[in-house]
Amino acid sequence: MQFDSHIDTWDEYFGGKHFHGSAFYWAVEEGLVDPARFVQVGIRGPMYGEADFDFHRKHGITVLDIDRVKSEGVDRTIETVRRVVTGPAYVSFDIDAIDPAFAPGTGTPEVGGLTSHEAQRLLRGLAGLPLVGCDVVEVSPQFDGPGQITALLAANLLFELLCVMATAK
Ligand SMILES: [Mn+2]
Repeated sequence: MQFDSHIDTWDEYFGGKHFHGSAFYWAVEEGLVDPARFVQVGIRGPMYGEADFDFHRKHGITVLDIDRVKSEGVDRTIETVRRVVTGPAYVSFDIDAIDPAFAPGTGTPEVGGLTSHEAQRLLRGLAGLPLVGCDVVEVSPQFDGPGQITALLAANLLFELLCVMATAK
């Protein structure tokens, strides 16, 4: 399960095979992630074309882009996520899933994202799932705003994820 504004399923990125934009391409190709139980939440940005999602169609990866999340709301998004993610799960949370108004401290910000509270509620909605691991990535302190708001939010999101792990059944 990936919270992100980016798909990170490009096979090559700026000429590099292993880069932060190709992590999930290789995770699927190497069999580390079951694509049928893989969902991406919060995807958005001006650079996407249909061809970017060929990989998703080929492997049956579920994409909940930001428009769908915002129009269906947090509760329905949680329902969809829980329908896709069955069994042991890993959560990778890219801080740029959050709107840069709340989390400016990241290298590739995309406007129009999740609020802090939406993210908290989405993660709390995972309670009981057999979460075996998690991360929060892409926090860049040099871009952070006053009060280190990105770092504060990232720490709180990790706290929420640890709480989900504590409730794992
Ligand atoms: Mn990202």
